[in-house]
Amino acid sequence: MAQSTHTTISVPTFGQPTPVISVNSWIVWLYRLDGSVPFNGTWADYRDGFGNVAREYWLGLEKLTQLTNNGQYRARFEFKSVQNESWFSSEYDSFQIDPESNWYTIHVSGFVGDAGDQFNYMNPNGTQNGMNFTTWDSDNDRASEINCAAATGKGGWWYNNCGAHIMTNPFGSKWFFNRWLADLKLATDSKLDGVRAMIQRV
Ligand SMILES: [Ca+2]
Repeated sequence: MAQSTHTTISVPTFGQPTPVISVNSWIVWLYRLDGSVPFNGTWADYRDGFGNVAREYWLGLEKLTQLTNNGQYRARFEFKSVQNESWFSSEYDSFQIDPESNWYTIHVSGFVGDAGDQFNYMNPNGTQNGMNFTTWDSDNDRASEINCAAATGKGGWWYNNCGAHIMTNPFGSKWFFNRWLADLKLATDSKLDGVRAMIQRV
């Protein structure tokens, strides 16, 4: 696992520099390694960001949309298996988040990596590319009977019905998982023990 450093970034409509963790010049927007920060936030929490760079954090959807609509960004997702404590990663050449008026829909393309095409699952119900963001208090997913966030561990995510991986549910729960790790036989248990998600301007 590469060395991480602390730095700040500037986001167009935010006056103050935003503290973030950087790894090899990637900007980390989701950082979870020990479960010390709850990720059961509301829509407003996920929009505005929460946690802190000294522990764990979610940068916030508003900052992600402003960054990725003011430049070309690529993305990297890292998953630590609970089973063998190994890290696996997936990268995308292109990563863009729509504005709040379109529910912060996610768009990724150009996959490379050893952890599978995370947002384009082999089963259409699991594909999260092109999905809206959902929190337990704002149901924008494709599961008609349930709110995927409320029905799992209250983590906000780009749920479909509901999806192949969720990076925001509680540590130790079966809903903090990555189905690709089992599909690709990287682990027989798909539960996770740590995640990082990051972007880099192209
Ligand atoms: Ca629903």
